[in-house]
Amino acid sequence: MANIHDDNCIFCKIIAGEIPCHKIFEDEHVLAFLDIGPIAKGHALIIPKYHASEITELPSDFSAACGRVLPKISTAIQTVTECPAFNVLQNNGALSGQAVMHVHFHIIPRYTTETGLKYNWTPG
Ligand code: D5M
Repeated sequence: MANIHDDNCIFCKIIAGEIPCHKIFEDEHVLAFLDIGPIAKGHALIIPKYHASEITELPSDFSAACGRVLPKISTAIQTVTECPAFNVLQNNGALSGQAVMHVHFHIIPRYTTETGLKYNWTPG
């Protein structure tokens, strides 16, 4: 089983308070904060407070906790940004585009206007 904390992981350092973040939600199992390189206004990340590289390695209580807070945090982001739509994106493995090897869920607001994505990614 993976370690709950990895000293070399940037997201573990954020959880530990060693690196600052713009926090938007925290509970016992989960932390959410704004992405440092947003591809749209309000782009946020939800991470488990458990170091696992990929979702397949995440204990069920932490994956359940991520799922439990996803609707609540997405709703809050929609309320604040007034985005009409959003993507939830979760990369696993370098080939998928994963750069930070600690499980995270992107919440990416989508807009129809000039505030829209510069990067025209669409799922599927
Ligand atoms: O996405 C990893 C994401 O993590 C990427 O959108 C940037 C973000 N990131 C990296 N470092 C930080 C810090 N320090 N604060 C906030 N956000 C950060 P991936 O799915 O792995 O490609």
